[in-house]
Amino acid sequence: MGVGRLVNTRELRDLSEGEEVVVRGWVYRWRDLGKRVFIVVRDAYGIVQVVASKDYTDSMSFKVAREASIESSVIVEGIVRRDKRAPGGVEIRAKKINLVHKAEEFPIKGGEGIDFLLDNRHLWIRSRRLTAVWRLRQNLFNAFREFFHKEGYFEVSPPMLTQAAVEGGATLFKVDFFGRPAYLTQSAQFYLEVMIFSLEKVWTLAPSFRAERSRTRRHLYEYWHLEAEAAWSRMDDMMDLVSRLVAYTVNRVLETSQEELSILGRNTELLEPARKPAYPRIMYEEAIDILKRKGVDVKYGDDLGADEERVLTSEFETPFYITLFPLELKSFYMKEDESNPGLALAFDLLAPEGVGEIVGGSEREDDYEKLKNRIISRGYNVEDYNWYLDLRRYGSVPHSGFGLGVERLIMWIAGLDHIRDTIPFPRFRDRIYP
Ligand code: NSS
Repeated sequence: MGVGRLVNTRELRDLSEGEEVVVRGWVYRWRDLGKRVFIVVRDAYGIVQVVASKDYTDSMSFKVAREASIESSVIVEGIVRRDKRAPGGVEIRAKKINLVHKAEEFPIKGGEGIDFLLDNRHLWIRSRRLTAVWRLRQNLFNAFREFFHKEGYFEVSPPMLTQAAVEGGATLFKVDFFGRPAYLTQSAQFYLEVMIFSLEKVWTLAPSFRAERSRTRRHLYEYWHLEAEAAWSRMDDMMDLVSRLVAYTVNRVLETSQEELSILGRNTELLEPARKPAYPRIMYEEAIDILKRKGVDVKYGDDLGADEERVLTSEFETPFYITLFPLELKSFYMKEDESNPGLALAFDLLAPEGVGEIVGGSEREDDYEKLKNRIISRGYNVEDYNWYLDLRRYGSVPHSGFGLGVERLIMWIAGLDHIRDTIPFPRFRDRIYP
């Protein structure tokens, strides 16, 4: 009799009763009932129950089955049995079990505290819940790539080591670059702005670094930043693009990741309204009015923090925009609205359910003198920005762009209440765990 076909636990679900298969993975659960041993094996896609019995498992393998420990690696040869009670609707009757490595006692048993789990992040990442997040993350990344390809954007590769601040000096990580200072990038924006003069519409997905002083459940020191920039694009065009992107992503995740969302206990009903890219837009001034009406102690000119954002999100069932902020609240490169002097052509997109800001974007100042004056009035060193100013000297064009925090988007879509579980190795406390 030949050896069965090697399949993963996802492929297994479509196989018929009696097929011979080989499955490999790690022991997830294990129960010895004397005559029979039940081993739940997990792989990248899920779990399957393997049954070893004196009746059909060879005697060496049966012995192995009894000795297997949690997280041992195994290769199982056996026969598919369809059984409604088994997870995934199938189980395997083992003929042979090869114990590739017998695991020592696994330190994570359930019920451990967060510090212990973070110290053991390299082991914790195997959990069923976290594995579901990684698969969802993959589906999300695929959706980004599909989307920008359809929209005719070029993917570009900006540097992570940079010379100057994009989003202000306060959150810069300094690096010793052969005796001179350099910084870890906060945003690829300036490099994307350079690239539009070559490719017009560009995007990138790369890490950004922020030495945040605020330690919250939605801040990382290192996060993945999805950014795009387009020549000839005004603020409204860019908001339309962001709406299409977010709606496309939500639709794709709902199509591809039902199982992951269900493992995570996500109520997907709450995502339904976001499938259509028609997200409300309110002005900063209206946001302040709403907050006042709700009894929040704010005044015009205040920055909106996590608490204010949370209150605002309770007003909407879909992501929504806040636009036209006072110039001084926003970054120096944002264009002033000619019909609303003092206001920036800037937008934030906030996700509902308390998540808050997931996207920040704007139309860029494209006039050389105005931009130079902004740099000076903010107290920055013009020398550092000469190359950025050059873009306003040779064929300047109206242009806009945005940045989306991937982990924040995952928090919302997956319904996670802390950002640390959206990324395998979170950088979020003042020490580096594995
Ligand atoms: O600072 S942003 O609001 N905007 C920029 O960096 C622009 N230069 C992007 C651009 O126009 N190309 O950051 C953009 C998004 C923000 O909305 C968050 O979703 C996310 O980046 N972000 C973060 N996510 C996780 N952790 C931290 N610390 C963080 N900071 C920003």
